[in-house]
Parts: sequence; C-alpha cells; structure tokens
Amino acid sequence: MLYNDIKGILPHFPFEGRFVSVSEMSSGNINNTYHLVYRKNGKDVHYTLQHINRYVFHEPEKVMENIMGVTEYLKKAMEKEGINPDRRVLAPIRTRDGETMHIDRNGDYWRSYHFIDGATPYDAVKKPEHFYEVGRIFGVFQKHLCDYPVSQLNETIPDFHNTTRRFYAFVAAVAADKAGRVEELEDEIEFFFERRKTMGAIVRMLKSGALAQRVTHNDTKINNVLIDDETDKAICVIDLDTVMPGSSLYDFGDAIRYGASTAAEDEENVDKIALDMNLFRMFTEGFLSEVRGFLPDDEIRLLPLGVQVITCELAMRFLTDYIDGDLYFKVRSPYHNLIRAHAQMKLLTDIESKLDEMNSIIEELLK
Ligand code: GN1
Ligand code: MG
Repeated sequence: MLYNDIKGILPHFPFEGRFVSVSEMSSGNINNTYHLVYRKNGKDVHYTLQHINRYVFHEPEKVMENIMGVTEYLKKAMEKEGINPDRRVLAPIRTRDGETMHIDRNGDYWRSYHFIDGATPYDAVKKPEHFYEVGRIFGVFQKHLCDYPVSQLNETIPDFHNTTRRFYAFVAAVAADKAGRVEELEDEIEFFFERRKTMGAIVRMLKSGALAQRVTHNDTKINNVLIDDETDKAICVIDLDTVMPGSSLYDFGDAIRYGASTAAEDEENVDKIALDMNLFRMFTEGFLSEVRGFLPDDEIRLLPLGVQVITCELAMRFLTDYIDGDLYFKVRSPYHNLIRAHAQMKLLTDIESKLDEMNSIIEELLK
C-alpha cells in the first residue's frame, strides 16, 4: 500500500541502486515522512522522502529556499570550526531536473534528504543525558545562525509564534463554530481568556525592541534532534521547515514543553502530566553551555517565560483546531486535538506553579 503511494515519485529523484523497502515515520503531526532503503553493490543506502502538507505550508518554494540557505550556512559554520558536517546537517537531494522538490500530477510537493543512519530521533527522553545534549545542540544551532542574514529568510508560516494573533484566530474560531463543538467548551475557552495578557508578552517585547529578534528553529521537540546511537551525543537538528526570525525564548520554551513533561503531549490521563524539574535543569545546562557567549543574561533570565507562553500557545492551537474540525494537525480520533489541548493546559498549570523554581535554577546557573 505504502509503496503504491510513492512509486510514481521515486523515479524523479536520483536514488542509487535497487529499491528494497519503504516505511512511514509516524511521529510528525504535519508532513508525511518515508524512510526508503535501496541496495547498491551489496550495501544498503537510506533516503528520506517527504510529502509536504500544503494546508500548512502554502508556499513550499519558500520553505525550500530557507532550507537550502540555512543548510549551506550551517555547513560552512561547522567547517570553519574544523567539524566535518557529514551527518551533522540535513543534506537535501535535488530531483533529476535539478529542482529542490518534485511536484506531482495532483500539484503535491515532494522532497528528499540523505537519511542519517546510526542515529535516533527519540519521541521522549530515554536517558536524561540525552536532554542535556538536546539543549546543547539547540544552543549550537542558534549560535551558528546568529549572524545569518535575517532579511534572506522567508516567513514560511506568517505569524507562526505571534501568540497575540493566535489568540484572535482562536476567538474567530469560537465565533464561527464550524464543527459545532463550542457548546461543550466553556471552561477551556475561559482558560485562554484568563491568560490573554501573558500570552502576548514575548510579541510585545519583540515589537518594542526589548527582546532581540534571532534566527530560530521554532519547533524544537526532542524528536527534531538526532542522537547518535553509539556516542549518545546529539548530532543533527532536523525539521527545518519553520526556521524563521523569532526569539530564543520560543526555542527554549518549546523544547522544555515537550521534552521536560512527565508524559506525552497527548496523554489522556492529565494526572500523569507535570514539568520535570530535573529535566528542566539538564536541558538548561546544555543550552546555556553554548549560548552564554552571545545571549545576554537579561535574555537568559526571560527563558522561563518562553516555556509558559509556548505551552499556552500550543494548547490554544490544539483547541482551535478541534473547534475548526481538525483541519491542521493529523489526528487519530475526533477527540485527539481536545485531548492534546487538555494535556497542554494541565502542563501549563504546573509550569505556572514552578516559575519561581525555574527562575532560581537559571540564577544558579548564571553565577
Ligand atoms: C507540529 O510536524 P511537527 O510534529 O514537527 C507543529 C508544531 C507543534 C507540534 C506539536 C509547522 O510539528 O508547531 O508544536 O506539531 N508544526 C507546524 O507536536 O505547525
Ligand atoms: Mg517535526
């Protein structure tokens, strides 16, 4: 079945050898990702093939322009430091026509990367030291891109982390009630209205210039980092679709939201969900080990605000999509988005109660 979905696409890429197998990698909520195995001279060769979600990315060309620019830049930054960029930077494969994507008969977009084997994108923290590594590599990522010419970057999803606008979109969705689901959601809706002011805090500081705009990843879940199977070190940051001008607080916040939670992003039993402060500390140690040279201390002190705002933003995005009738995120059931929203709301409540604790860990690490 899977093979039938992609067989028409394969000839458009210069994959080497004989096709052996395809499997779907299921962790992403947006694009469909396939792992391809080919065999050449008795050896397996691996590739990644991705179908880009056009409901989410209206202009895939802009996404690829960013990715080509950023991967080239990262490669050079590593070479300058004497690091071999193989397995450390995503390597896109152009189509046989020399394009960055293949557009199929339906107008759908496909792209491919060299698959980095011997490394794993974990969906949850398997070993605490991995999370230190994830913090470290996102710090390196920001460091390597800190002089990237921001004007050359496209906004692949306009206002992606503009939480103020996200709130308006949420209110509009409630008003439209497209899927007839709003009636049951009084408490949930109230929850976000109560947090409206805090949600806009980062956007306001970016606007006023109190916070610097930086090139950021914007989707820093632990499964967007490859951990080397032998060394347990983070080697490569993947999923560069949302690399855009943003704030360091977004990348820090989203990574903690996802990786330092005691349960999955869509855990149904909310009693299992809390912020694990040991994991918070490990990530922060890794992140600060790389960013201290260029992020001012004042900005570092604001990082916990990122955890709060990004968790609130995503909880509200999940609820908005539930209200809209599940148009944006892939879902496993009609309640999946509501379950996700509830999980993120519970996590946020716990985060709010631990802000002081987060701040004191940061102060301690800044000494
Ligand atoms: C989406 O595709 P994936 O799973 O890496 C989403 C992120 C959310 C995340 C929640 C482009 O990321 O913003 O935080 O789901 N990506 C986009 O799991 O909307
Ligand atoms: Mg991803």
